[in-house]
Amino acid sequence: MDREKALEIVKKQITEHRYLHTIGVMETANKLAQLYGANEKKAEMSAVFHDYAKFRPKEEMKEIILEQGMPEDLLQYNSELWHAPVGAFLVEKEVGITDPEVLDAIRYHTSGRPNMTKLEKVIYLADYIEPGRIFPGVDEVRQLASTDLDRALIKAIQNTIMFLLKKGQQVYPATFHTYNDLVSKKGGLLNE
Ligand code: DGI
Ligand code: FE
Ligand code: FE
Repeated sequence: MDREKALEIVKKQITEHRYLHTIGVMETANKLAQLYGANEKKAEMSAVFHDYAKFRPKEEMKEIILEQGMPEDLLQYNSELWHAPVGAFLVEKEVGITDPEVLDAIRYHTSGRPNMTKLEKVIYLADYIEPGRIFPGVDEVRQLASTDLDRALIKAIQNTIMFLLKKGQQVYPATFHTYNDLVSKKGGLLNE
């Protein structure tokens, strides 16, 4: 599927604001894929569809999680997490994307997971640093992203966990597991 067709499909699923975010993620993912040697076409497709399910009713997402045998513990955590695995399912079912690497990049774009592929890292990070994002600390992650994919990812996850803690929200265990996995592989003193 070409980029124009993909964008046309996703535009109907999301708000104008979210569509602009999607364009930003697509452009950023293209750059990161080129820089770090991930598949550029797959990065583009994953980026375009990553938030496909963002505006589905909670009840529909809940039903899909239960019926499709997705991790049920998701339902005990922030519903913001649901659109990622549900998106992977719907993009396959409704759009006909079958590439498992693209579907996994969509599935894990919010929580991450241990042993993330390069494509998954590119999409997670592109989602975090696309030009429309303005949250505190994003510039530091942008800087890191130009030289070190894993360190950028670790910083992004640190910021996310910190943000959730400050708001007194729960943190989904996979987010911690992703963080621990990346740090253990990097080893040593990451804050220097
Ligand atoms: O869909 P986006 O807004 O583009 O970004 P996203 O898919 O990374 O969603 C992030 C939202 O999910 C953000 O509002 C925080 C919320 N959230 C709740 N619990 C967790 C979480 N995000 C992460 N990464 N990990 C959590 O445990
Ligand atoms: Fe998302
Ligand atoms: Fe997003």
